[in-house]
Amino acid sequence: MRFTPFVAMATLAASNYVAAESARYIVHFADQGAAHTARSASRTAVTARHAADTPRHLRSLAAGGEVFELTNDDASRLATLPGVTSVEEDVLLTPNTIVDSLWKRQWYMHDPKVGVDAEVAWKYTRGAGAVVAVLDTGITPHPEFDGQLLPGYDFISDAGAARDGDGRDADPTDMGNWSDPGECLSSLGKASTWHGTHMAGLIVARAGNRAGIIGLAPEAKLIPVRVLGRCGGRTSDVADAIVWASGGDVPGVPSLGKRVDVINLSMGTTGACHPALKRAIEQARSRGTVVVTSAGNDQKNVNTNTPANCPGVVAVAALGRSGAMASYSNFGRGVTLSAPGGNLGERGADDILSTWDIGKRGRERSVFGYRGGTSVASPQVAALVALMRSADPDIGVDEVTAQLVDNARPLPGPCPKGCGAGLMDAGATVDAVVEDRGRRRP
Ligand SMILES: [Ca+2]
Ligand SMILES: [Ca+2]
Ligand SMILES: [Ca+2]
Repeated sequence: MRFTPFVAMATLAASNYVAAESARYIVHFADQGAAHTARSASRTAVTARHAADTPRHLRSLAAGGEVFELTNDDASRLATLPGVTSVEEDVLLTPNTIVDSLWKRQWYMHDPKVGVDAEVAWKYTRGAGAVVAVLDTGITPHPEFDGQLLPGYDFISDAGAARDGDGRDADPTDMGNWSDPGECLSSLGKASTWHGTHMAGLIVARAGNRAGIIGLAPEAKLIPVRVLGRCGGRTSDVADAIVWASGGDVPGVPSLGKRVDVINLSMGTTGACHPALKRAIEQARSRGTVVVTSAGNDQKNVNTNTPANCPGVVAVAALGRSGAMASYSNFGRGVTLSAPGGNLGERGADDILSTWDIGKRGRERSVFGYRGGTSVASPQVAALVALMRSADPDIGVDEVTAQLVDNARPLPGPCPKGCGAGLMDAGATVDAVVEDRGRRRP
């Protein structure tokens, strides 16, 4: 006797009045006719028993296959029957579990009140295809950067500030920006900050490698550009680096050939927007590169701090752990929006955890460390821009700013002096970008 799926279904139905463990299975049949009869048989069986127990046909799949609710025993038996080519469990897929061991300490990513809602954004993208340039002290080797970096450049033209023995070169390794007592306007001297390494981790620290943290755009690529050395960096070097990273030509430096999506400038000084910076930023914007910068840590109006006061930048103020404006942050109408910056206090855990090096002068060993300030707020917005460009590569510079502003969350704490549109919201912003893309290109 030819055992058809119809008979199989009827047999299974009749034998299963005893409740058993049931689950959803995707059953593939040898042909459409067999599938049809199996569907009919299961429907009949269910109707006859006025019950929802097995076998119950749920739906047909677009790519072939029928979804049934079956007991585990029936599923095994069904798989052996002629006319049935395969039976697979309709397993539940879950979002990738976060295994990076310091994730819980990354409150700025997931705190329901003051976090940036990274996981909602990651439902759409983790930044694949987007490129971020971080103009900073350079970069140090760190396991969180394996496979995450593209070749960068060292724009420090003064060998003494660069500490690498020459002027501009193709190696953006951070040689340390420590200073001796009496140097760099500091009577005590300072340890190296590994500032660029900390910024880079917030953007592209690897996801899923168990160790450490996750950047907000872990599938984006980062170009480390060194502009800050001993005692800081020159406007002329920063301006050239902005032009270069946005795909422009800088004499004596091999062209990048294309623009990056976003430049992060976690730096500043008191004064008006310098004409050289203003022109470089204008050029970058005209080529499609978004320029994100920290508002500054002077407790002053942001219009006193440059490049945050340059036209066209996204200026980022910092919120403390409570969600109120951080005590050190600059503020005012020139702030575009805010991001978590931590308290810059004694309790490290209230600051922003990222990649670091343990060396006090030269680099020694890769570690993780907490740092606060508008410096750490800015790269989170830059990483969000990378997610936005990954979700919609065609989104324009001004549209990026508009979406950041429109989708910022109301401030979770007070900021009477002006923190811009609110707290950056990665989830809501990427969601809006995806929706907008759908409207433009249905
Ligand atoms: Ca050099
Ligand atoms: Ca170098
Ligand atoms: Ca990691």
